[in-house]
Amino acid sequence: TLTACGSGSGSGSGSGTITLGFSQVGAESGWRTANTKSIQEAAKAAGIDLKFSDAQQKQENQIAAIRSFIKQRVDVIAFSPVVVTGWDAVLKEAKAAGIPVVLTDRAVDSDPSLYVTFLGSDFVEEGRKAGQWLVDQYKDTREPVNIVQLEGTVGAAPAIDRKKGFEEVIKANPNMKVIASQSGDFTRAKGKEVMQALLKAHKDIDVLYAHNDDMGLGAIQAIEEAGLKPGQDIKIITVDAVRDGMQALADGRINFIVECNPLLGDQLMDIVKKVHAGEKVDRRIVTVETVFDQAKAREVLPTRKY
Ligand code: GZL
Repeated sequence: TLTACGSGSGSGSGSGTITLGFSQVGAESGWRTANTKSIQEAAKAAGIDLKFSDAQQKQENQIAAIRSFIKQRVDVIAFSPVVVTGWDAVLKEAKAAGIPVVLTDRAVDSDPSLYVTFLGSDFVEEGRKAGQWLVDQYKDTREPVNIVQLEGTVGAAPAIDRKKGFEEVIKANPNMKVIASQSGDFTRAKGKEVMQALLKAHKDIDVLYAHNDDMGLGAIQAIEEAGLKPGQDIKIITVDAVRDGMQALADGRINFIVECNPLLGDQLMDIVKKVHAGEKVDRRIVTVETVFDQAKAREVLPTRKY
């Protein structure tokens, strides 16, 4: 009998093992490493031969990886596009080579006929959930509420849409103002660096909205080094709900987290098998996810998978 998880060279169609080429953004955050682990474990469990590439958050590395997968004649290509633009040429090359492409995690601005489906979260909805919690927290105040925003990677779908959803909802309360908004590139280091600068420039920050836990955790270091109490002097809302973020939430240093589920591996492998078998898959598959306050975080922490 064929070893389902064999090394699977070449097209993979010979031995019946499906070969999947996957181009990952990088390893910039706890979310990303959880997402990578999910994809690698799911491929093994599904008997799919995974060729995995880490782009260190550079689009040119993702494009090179996709071209390499085309040359290797993989059966299916999947990737998480670091930014929304600049993919038309390489997606047309994959189409010309007859290799189906699956988008995971982040979206692209390209012509939808160039990929089979997009499996990932609704980032505008995540931004709305963050904004709604804040509007509810301050519904009775007439005082100004000064917000600083740590945006994700410039040009990335989650950064564009989490900003859009959040700013749309907080319009409900004219006292709420985003007094500064800057990219922290989804990393702790950059999140800390940008927050240090914001704390120097603004003495009246009430709220931090960070597009992911990692930038929020970096900002917390800056806030504490400035002698302020995160979660009290400055309310903090983040997105992801990875372990370190949930621990900070449980400890009261973050006030609210909107979950962004990184465990896309099993769904991706199901899609890959269907696509390879020529079966129809939905054009858009939205990830299921929730929100957490401090009490909920304390309750679920022991059983969190990531
Ligand atoms: C969201 C994902 C984002 C996470 C960040 O689906 O693309 O990228 O929110 C990660 O933590 O870096």
